[in-house]
Amino acid sequence: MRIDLRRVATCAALILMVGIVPAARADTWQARVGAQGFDKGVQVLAFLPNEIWIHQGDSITWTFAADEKHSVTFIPLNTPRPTFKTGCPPSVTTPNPATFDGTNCVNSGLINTPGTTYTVTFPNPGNYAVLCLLHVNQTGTIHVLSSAQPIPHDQEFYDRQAAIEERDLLYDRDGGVAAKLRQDSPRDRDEDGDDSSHAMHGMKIVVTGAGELAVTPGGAQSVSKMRFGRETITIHAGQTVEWASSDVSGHSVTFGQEPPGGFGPLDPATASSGVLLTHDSDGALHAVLTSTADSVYSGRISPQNQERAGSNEQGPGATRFRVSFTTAGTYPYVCSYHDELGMKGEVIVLP
Ligand SMILES: [Cu+2]
Repeated sequence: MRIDLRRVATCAALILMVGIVPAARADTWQARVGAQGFDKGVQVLAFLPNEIWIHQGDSITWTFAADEKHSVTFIPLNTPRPTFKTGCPPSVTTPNPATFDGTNCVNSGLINTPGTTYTVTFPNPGNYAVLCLLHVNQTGTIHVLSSAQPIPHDQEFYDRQAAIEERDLLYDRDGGVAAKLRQDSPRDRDEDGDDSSHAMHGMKIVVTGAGELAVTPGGAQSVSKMRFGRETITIHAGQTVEWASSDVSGHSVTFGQEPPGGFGPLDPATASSGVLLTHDSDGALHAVLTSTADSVYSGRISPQNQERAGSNEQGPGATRFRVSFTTAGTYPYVCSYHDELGMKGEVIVLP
C-alpha cells in the first residue's frame, strides 16, 4: 500500500490545530467609530457596524476614524445618561482596555485622533447598548452570548457591514443631504432678490449644516455635512441674513470672539457684548451688528429635541438665527463647534 505522505502531514496538522485551539478561546473583534470625507466636511456619526454578536469573554477594539469627537460608552441599566463632561464619575473616563460587566460605567472619553483605539472586554452574557456621549443619534448594540451558543458572523462579515454602512452615509447615495444644502438662497434664483421660499421675512438664508438620520436594528446612525451651505454671502447694509439648520447635529454661528464653554444653549445674556440681541416673535434669536469688530454667538442651533416618554417637554428650541447688518464691511464667522473641521463663512456687506 502506498502511503500519501502529504495527506498524513495534512491530517496531523489538522489534529494539531484542533488540539491547540481551546473551545472557549477569547476573541478580539474589530469595529470603527466615525468616518469622514476627504476635507472633513462630511462626518459619519456612527458605530461601524453598529450591531455585533460575540461570546462572553471576548473583547471589541474600536478604532476611531474621524477628526470629529466621539466616545465609546456603556452605562448600567436604569442609570441616567451622563453628559460628555461628566462621563463615568468620578474619573470621567475609563482606562483602556476596559471591562464592562453590565453593571459598571465604561467611557473612553471624547476622542478625535484618527487611529486611536479603545478596547472593551465583556465577561457576562447580555445585550448592551453602546453610546456616543456627544451624539445622541449614535447608538449600537453588542450581543454577548454564552460560550455554548453559536455566534452568527465572523470578522469578515463585520468588516463588510461596516464598509456598507459607511458608504451609504458618507456618499449620500440618495442625494438627500445635497438637496438640503441647495435650499440656501439666493442660488439659481434672483441674485439680488429675496428667497422665494421664505419671502415673508425678506431675508437671505444660509443653510447651517445638513444631515440625515439612518437606522439599523442595532441603533441609530447619522451623517452631517459640517459646512455652511453658502460660505460667502453678499448683501447690502440694512439687510438681514438668516442661518437655519437642517442637520441632526447642532451648530453655532459665531462672529468675533468665541464664548467660553462652547456648547451652551442659546442665552442672550451671555451671547454677545454690547450687541443688540432679541427674540423675534417666531422665536428666532436676532442680533444687529453695527461694526466688523462686534462679537455675537448664536448658541447651539439644533433641531427640536426628540420627545421621549417620561421626559419633560422642552419646546422646539432655536433652529434659526438672524443677523441684521447696518454697516458695510466683511464679517467672517465660524461654527464654534466645528471650525476645526473647516466650518466657516463670511458675510460681505456692501453699502
Ligand atoms: Cu458646526
